[in-house]
Amino acid sequence: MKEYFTNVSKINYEGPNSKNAYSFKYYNPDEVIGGKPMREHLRFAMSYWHTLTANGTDPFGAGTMLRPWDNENDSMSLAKARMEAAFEFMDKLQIDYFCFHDRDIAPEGKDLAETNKNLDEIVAMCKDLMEKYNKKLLWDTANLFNNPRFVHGAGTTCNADVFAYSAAQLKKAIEVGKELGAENYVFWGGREGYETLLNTDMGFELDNFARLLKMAVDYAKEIGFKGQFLIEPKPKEPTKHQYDFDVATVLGFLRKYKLDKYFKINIEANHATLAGHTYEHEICLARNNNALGSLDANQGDPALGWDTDQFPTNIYNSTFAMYEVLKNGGIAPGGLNFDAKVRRPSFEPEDLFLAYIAGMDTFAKGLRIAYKLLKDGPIEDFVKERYSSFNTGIGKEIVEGKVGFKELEKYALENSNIKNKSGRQEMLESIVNQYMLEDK
Ligand code: XLS
Ligand code: CA
Ligand code: CA
Repeated sequence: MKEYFTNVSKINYEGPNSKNAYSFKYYNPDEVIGGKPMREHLRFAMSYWHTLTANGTDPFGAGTMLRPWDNENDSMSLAKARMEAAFEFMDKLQIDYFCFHDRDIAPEGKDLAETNKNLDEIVAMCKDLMEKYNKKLLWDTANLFNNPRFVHGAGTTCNADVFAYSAAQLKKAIEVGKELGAENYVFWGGREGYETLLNTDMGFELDNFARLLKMAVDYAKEIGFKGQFLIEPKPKEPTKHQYDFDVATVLGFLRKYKLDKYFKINIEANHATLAGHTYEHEICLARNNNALGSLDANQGDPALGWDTDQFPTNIYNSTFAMYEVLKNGGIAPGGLNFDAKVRRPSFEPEDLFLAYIAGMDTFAKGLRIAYKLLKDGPIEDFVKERYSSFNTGIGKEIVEGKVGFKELEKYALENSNIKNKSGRQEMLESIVNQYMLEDK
C-alpha cells in the first residue's frame, strides 16, 4: 500500500528527557498504571474530520492545509486515499480508535441512494483496514448539519420531509456502526436549536427531537446494534440556542422523555467552557448521574468566545479530567477522541503528528499526576473530612432521614452558636501544584 506520510515514521515513547519532537515524552502505551496499561486508561481516538478532511478554511480565507492526498481529484478516489492515510496515521501514532461522521468518509451522491452506495463502498474498505491494522471504531455519527437541507434543523426542523430524510440518514449511520463494531454512537445536534422564538415552537421541536431519538433506540434494538448511544452537549454554535446546552440540560431532556436509560453523554472540553463550566464540572456531573459516556479532548481559548477546537496542551485541565475519569472507574466503552484541529498556519502534514503527540502526552501526563493524587489521597481526605459533620449526631440523622423541620428547629434553637471551618482552597491548589511540578 502507498505510504502517505513519508517524512514521519512510527512514534515511540522516549521519556521526558527526549529532545526528539517525534516521540512521546509521557505516553507509554503499554506501561501499567494502577493495574491497567495506559492505552486502556486513555483509549485515544483520532477524529476523522479534523485529521483527514479539514483544510483550514475560515470565514476570512481559503484552505491552507497541504496534504498527501491533495492530487486526487475525483471524490471517491479522494475518499479512498484518505481512508488509507487514516490507518497509516493511527498506526504510526499508536492510536487504537477512531471516530467519524458518515459524510467525512464518503462523498454525497446525486441522491440518498447514491450517497448510501458510496458509503457502503468505503465502509467495506474501512472494515478490511480495521482488521489489517487492528484498529477499532470508538463511535460514528451522522452529519445532520452541513448540507443546506438542514437549514431549519434535522430532528427539530419545521419541515417533515427533512425529518424523514434525517431519520433515513440516521438509520444508515447506525447500520454502519453495527457493521464496523462501533463501541458507541454519538448524536451531536449541530442544527438542533434556534435563533428566535418569533418563528419557533420550542415545545414541538423538542417533542420531535425525542421522537427521532426514540426511533433510533427502537431501530438499534431491532438490528442488534449494541453500541452505547451518546448525546454531545454544546451551548451555542452554530445556532444561538443549541437545545443540548450542557450536561444538566441533556439530563433534564432525557428524563422528561424517558430516554435516560438509553443514552449517556459525550463531553467535549471546548463545549463545556463555552457553556461557562469547566470540563471537570461536566464530567463530574455526568459521573454522578451514571451518565459519563465518552470524552472529546480539546481546548478552547479563554480570550476567544467560540469553538476553536485546539489540541489540548493544558496539563491542569487534563489532570482534573483524568482525576474524574479515574473516580468513574475508567471511561470504557467510551474513550478520548481528539476533536481538535491544527491551527491554520500549522499547515504541513507533519503538524498533524506533532499536534497529536502534544495532545496525547498532555493526557498521559494528566493521567500520571491524577493517579498519584488519587492514590495518595490528600484531596479525597480533605473532602471527606469537610463533610464529616454528617457522619455523627444530627448530621447522621439528616442523612438517614430521621429528622424533619420540627426536630431541626429544636436542634437549631439549642445550637445557634455555629462554627464553620475554612475551605482551604489555596492550600489544596498548592498541593495539586506539588504533584504536578515535582512529579511525586
Ligand atoms: C462540533 C462537534 C462535533 C461532534 C460530532 O462542534 O464537536 O464535531 O463531536 O458531530
Ligand atoms: Ca465534539
Ligand atoms: Ca468543538
